Amino acid sequence: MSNAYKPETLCIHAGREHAHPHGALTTPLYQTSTFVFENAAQGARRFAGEEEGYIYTRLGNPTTAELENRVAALEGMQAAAATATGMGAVSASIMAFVAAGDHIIASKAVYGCTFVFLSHLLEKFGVEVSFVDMTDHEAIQTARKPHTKLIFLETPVNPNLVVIDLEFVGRFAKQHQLVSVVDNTFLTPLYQKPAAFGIDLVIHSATKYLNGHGDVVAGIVVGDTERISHIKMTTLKDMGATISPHDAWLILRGLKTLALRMERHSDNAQCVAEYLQKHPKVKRVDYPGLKSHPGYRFIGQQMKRAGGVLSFEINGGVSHGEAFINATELWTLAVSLGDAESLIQHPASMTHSTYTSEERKLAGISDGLIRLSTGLEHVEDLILDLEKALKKI
Ligand code: 3LM
Repeated sequence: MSNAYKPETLCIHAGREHAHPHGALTTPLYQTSTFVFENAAQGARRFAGEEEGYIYTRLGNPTTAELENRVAALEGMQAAAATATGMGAVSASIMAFVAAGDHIIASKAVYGCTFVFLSHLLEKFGVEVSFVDMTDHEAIQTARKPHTKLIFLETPVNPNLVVIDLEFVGRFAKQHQLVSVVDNTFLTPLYQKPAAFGIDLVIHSATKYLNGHGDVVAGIVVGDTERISHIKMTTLKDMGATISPHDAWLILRGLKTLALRMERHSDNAQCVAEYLQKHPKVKRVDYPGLKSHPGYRFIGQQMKRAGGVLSFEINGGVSHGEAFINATELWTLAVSLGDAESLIQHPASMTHSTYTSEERKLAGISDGLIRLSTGLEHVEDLILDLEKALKKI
C-alpha cells in the first residue's frame, strides 16, 4: 500500500489482508488455540521452521498477524509482535535484548509499572538501570557505560508530558550500537513515528488509543523483521504474554477510527488546556500544545500534534486536588487513557504510586499533579464540568 495515502485512509487500509476466506470484508476472528496439521511430516516441518503456517496461538494466529501487519504499516516499520498487555510488550522487548551484566539508560519518568519493571524486576536478573533526565543530552551521554546495551523512553512522558528529543536519542543510540526503545502510546503512529528518527523498537499499550474503546488490555512492539522475530521466538514464545485473538480483533476494529478519534481527542485536549491555563485556581498546565510548554517546539517536527492527555496542578496542593477530582461528573475517576470517556486520575496515589515520594520528586512528578485523558464528548460539556468542579473548591 502506498505511503502517499493520507492517515485516515491508511488507518483503514494499510497492512490489510484482502484475501479473506469467503470474501469476508473484515478480518475473521480465528478464535482457536491450535491448528491442525495435514500429517506428521507437515507438523514436524512447521516446528522446524521449514514450512510457513500456524501451529498454536501462543506462537502466532492469523487475526493477530493482521493486527501486527496493520500497526507495523502505520508505524512505517517492517514487523510487529502483539502482546497481552502494554507491560507484556515492554517486558518482552527489553528482556529480549539484555542479559545479566548489561546496563540500560532509561528516562527518569515513565509509566509507573514500567518504572517498577526497570528499577526492581530487572535488578533481580543482574541488569543495571540508570534513570536520567532525557531532556538533558549531556546527562544521557554521561550515563553511558561500556556495558550499556539499550536506551528506553516514552515521549510525551506519562504523566507529566515532558517531550524528549527523538532525533538526539536515535543518533546517540546508533553511534553507540544501543537498542533504542520508545513507548509511543500517547501519540500513536498518526502523530509520531519514532522510526523516522532511527528508533529500533516502538511500543504501544494498545489498551489505549489503538483500541480506543476501553474494553481491551493489550500491547504491541514494532520494529525490523529480525528484532521482532527474536522477540517472538524468545521472550514472547517462552514467557507467554501473547494477545488473545479476540482482543486483536477488537483492536483491528478500533484502528479504523483511530485518525478520527485522535483528531477529536487532540482538539478537546487543546481547548481544555487553554481553558485551564487561564483559570485563576490553576497553578500550572502541562500540555505540549501550549506555546508556553517546553515541548511546543517539537510540534510539527517530531510530533504532528500534542495528543489527548494533559496534566495540571491546582492551587492549594493535594487536598484541593482530591476535592476537585471528587467533584467532576463527566470526567470519570479512573486510570487508563485514550478511551471515548474523559478520564481523570491522580498519578501520585494511582498510576505512579509505584514510585516512592522521593523517586517521584526526582522524576519531576509532583504530588499535586492531576492527569486528564480527554475523551470524545463535546468540549463545551467537558469544560463546563471542570468549571463546576473548580467552583466547588
Ligand atoms: C495509565 N498506563 O493509566 P498496559 N506504557 C504507557 C502506559 O501509559 C501504560 C503502559 C505502557 C496506564 C494504565 S495504571 C494501573 C493504568 C505509556 C499503561 C502499560 O499493560 O496495557 O496497561 O500498558 O497511565
